Amino acid sequence: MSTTKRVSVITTPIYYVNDLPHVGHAYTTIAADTLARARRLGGQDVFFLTGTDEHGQNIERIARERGISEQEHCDAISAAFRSLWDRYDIRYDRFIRTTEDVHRRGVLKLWARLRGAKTPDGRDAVYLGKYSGWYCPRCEGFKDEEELRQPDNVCPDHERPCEWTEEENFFFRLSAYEGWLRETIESDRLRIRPDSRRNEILGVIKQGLKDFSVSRARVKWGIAVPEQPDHVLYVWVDALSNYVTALGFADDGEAYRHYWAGGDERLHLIGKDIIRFHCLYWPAILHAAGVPVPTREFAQGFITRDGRKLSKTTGNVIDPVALVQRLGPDAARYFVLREAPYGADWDFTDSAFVGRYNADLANDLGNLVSRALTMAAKYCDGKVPPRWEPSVPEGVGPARAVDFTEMFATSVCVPNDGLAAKVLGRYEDIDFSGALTELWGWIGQFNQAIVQAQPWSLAKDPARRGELEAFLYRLLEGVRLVAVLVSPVMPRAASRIFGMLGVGEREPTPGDLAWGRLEPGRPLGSILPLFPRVDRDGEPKSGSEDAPATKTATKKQKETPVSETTPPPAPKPEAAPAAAATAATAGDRIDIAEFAKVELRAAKITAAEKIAGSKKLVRLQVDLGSDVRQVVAGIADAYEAEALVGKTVIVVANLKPAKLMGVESNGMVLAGSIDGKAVLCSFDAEVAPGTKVK
Ligand code: ME8
Repeated sequence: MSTTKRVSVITTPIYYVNDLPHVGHAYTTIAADTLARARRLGGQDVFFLTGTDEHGQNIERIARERGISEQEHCDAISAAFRSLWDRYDIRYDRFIRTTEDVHRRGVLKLWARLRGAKTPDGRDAVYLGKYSGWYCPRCEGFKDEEELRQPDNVCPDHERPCEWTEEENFFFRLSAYEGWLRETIESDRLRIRPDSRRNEILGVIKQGLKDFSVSRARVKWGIAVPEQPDHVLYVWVDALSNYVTALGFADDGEAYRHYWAGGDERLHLIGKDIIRFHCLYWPAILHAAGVPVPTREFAQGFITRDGRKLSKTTGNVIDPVALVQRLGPDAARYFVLREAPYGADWDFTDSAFVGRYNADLANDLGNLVSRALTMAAKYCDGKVPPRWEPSVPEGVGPARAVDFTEMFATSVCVPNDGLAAKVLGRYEDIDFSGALTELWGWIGQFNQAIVQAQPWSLAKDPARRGELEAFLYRLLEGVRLVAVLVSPVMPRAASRIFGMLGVGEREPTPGDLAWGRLEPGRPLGSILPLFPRVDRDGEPKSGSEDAPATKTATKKQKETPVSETTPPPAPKPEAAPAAAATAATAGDRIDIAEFAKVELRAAKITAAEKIAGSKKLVRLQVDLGSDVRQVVAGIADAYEAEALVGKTVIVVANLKPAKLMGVESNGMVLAGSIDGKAVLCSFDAEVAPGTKVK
């Protein structure tokens, strides 16, 4: 974790307003917002910029088609972007629109500098020349003939024919900056990542850079070139300039001087489609104009759906409004950042979204929070227990609780190398899925520690009170640190957890990264559901918690394991299949084909909760590798619900669903019995959830 206050600018591309926002736009913006929040949490001084790209031929055409003015069209779509960012809890410092006057003035200032600039070999950086070539109005760019698909010179990105264009334009002498660009990129003074994109750009430079035209004759909707008022500046020059104009380049404003010219990092997050503009054109333009160039550029991968490019024509678009409405902003932000490494392409599926929500958020995180707070409420009178320093307290009894204490002392809260430093380091590396994986590793360990320390047993022995409190204080601190570190991705959940911990629903600050901020004796807040479980369609689970049991079902059903009421009849859980087979007479025996119909699988219990009004039944969430499902088991007389979480059991996975006390069960947990008390069947080595039992 950095201790000096770094100053940085983080930007997203400014998005075209030719259509409503796209999930890919949300992806880059969520990433930039997360990084900005993580940096602020680490005590850095950050300026986060986003906006809309509003000029160009496309806008002229669309506005004409809609029968409204260009400005009216831009206003409406730009507002849709801002409203989407509100829904996603995006907190930018500035939203720039290229139709703002301050932008136009900034672009013209940059243009004036370019007009006076000389290349490293002493020629004019901008010159008047004749351009002829294939122009794609959708890309707003000229295309090399070899890039086009024949017949009809079709643009490979937009699948539309390009137009042959001849005009007198101003050109930027990019070819003269080849050596400078190569050196800047190879030395990492401009750090392009992932490496594959850096190599791609170096490959383009190696092939030789061509000058490009920076004014357009046929376009009206843009910034007029002072020397040639019937021309507008090329939309990419106009758009790229936003990164400095938004900060007040036109008037040499304070934000420009502090964040851009005087800052430590100028970072652009972009998609892989626009790396040439950002990694070649833009640095060269700035360098020619004598303006500091970006220091880092990171190209995210592309989202596909069902393996195909997102496209309206194929009908596989993902509506970012529907996505955020489905399970809330935290879940959507978490999913896109967790599902794949940030630079890689990945495929969006609904089942992965719902699966991650249930497994990672409802089960892992939701359970940790609710278990820690429920135990503190129950055993510590709803208050933060006494604080213990992160060293092994004297007189602490069993090795298990001590292990947890040691875990805190030696890994969780070690300055510069503990949990916070590791997770913030991953954010800083723009490795969002890495940061979340690291954090979820800890969530798993904390959940596991509950199972090992067995606070419910400690609570029964007054002599072990200190040990119980030491454990619960650390657990609550662990939950607090998890909330702090997850806050860049899930700001709402973090603030809610803070509320439950009694420190007020608020955004974490750098001071919250320190160990031991919870004040002993302070009342905890009320426990609220964080991520209620949903079914496969993302709807709240039916038959869950609040679903009333029907009268007949309640009457008929005894408190028995799921097998006894599940059609078709299955062996009683007391009789493990092998034992049952041994005991059966030859005539009763089944052949292997019959046995093969029973699908037995290893399943990890991720959540457990006693069913109200029942002595024996416990509702389990079990992870079967492919899915997480609810199973009801009659083992509550033998196991505390909290102690079940983390155990790997054997489940009959292909039973038809059945209801017990009104609660749906999707399978059966195998157990034997000793003196009438259930004993779970398990493995004598670690097996992955979903492993087939043969
Ligand atoms: O290019 N997967 O704007 P744009 C992931 N105005 N990200 C995607 C994506 C996908 N399927 N589709 C789009 C422009 N993106 C210019 C930028 S900047 C000076 C001017 C994201 O509206 C990705 O970040 O076409 C990509 O670079 C950007 O949206 C393109 O947005």
